[in-house]
Amino acid sequence: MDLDLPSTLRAFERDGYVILRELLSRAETEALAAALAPYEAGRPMGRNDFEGERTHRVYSLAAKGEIFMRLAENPRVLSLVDRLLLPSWLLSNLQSIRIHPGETPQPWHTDDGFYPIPRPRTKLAVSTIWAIEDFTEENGATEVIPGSHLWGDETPHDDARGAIKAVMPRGSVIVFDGALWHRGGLNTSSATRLAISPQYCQPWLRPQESQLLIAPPDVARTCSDRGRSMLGYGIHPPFLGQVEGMHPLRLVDPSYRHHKTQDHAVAEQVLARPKAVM
Ligand SMILES: O=C(O)CCC(=O)C(=O)O
Repeated sequence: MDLDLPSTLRAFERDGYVILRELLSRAETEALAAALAPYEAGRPMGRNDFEGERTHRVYSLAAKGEIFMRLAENPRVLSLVDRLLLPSWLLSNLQSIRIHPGETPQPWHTDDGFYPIPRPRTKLAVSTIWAIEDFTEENGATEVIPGSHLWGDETPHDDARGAIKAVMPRGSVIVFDGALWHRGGLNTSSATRLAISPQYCQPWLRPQESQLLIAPPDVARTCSDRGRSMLGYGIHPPFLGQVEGMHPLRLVDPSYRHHKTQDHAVAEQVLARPKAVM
């Protein structure tokens, strides 16, 4: 099923989020959980209230299996990201979040709060949280405050007035503006709530995770063209991201000049500009 992009984007701009339901099959969510299992085994819980002291997180998933990059490249989600951020946007973070029974609510926060630009502000980032297990009223479904992406310096009330829970079946995803106030919920159930969260940022910002260290050229070689671009093997015109004054894809693909990638197409558009990096 294709998205109705105009109405989805209108809802996103109004509320600061949209929920896309059941984009993944049960088999796909099970495969993601299975790929995660070896990294979760024996892992300590989070180090503080924000990470969650009854929460398991696995960071830097970009290099922990092609299946995670495929999730970050989901075409329906990217059809939105492509319209919300500038071409050559970047993957900022790719992590899993398993909230265990007894976990308390996470502090309210935004995912772009570490960029020192006054609010309300131009769009800096888009986050997604995929339900790999059902998100329910009881098990810690992400809570969001609709419309709060448009706030200035206000902060949420402790009683979470106006918040809604992103209750959704496994395989669904909540896509939200990085400026939207949200938090992981409390888990009063007897089961875990597993999420995977790819987050994207404008190409002129520093990503949260250092993707070029997480996925050096040998790893990038195994990625799709789109994957390489979002990891930072690309140019934000005319020359952000250059290496030795040249396009970073040359480090990954010696035949870079001879086939067309999305990056290449972007770079071609700026050929006419002085100092464009190719
Ligand atoms: O787990 C969730 O539902 C939200 C987590 C979150 O927002 C974060 O850790 O930044």
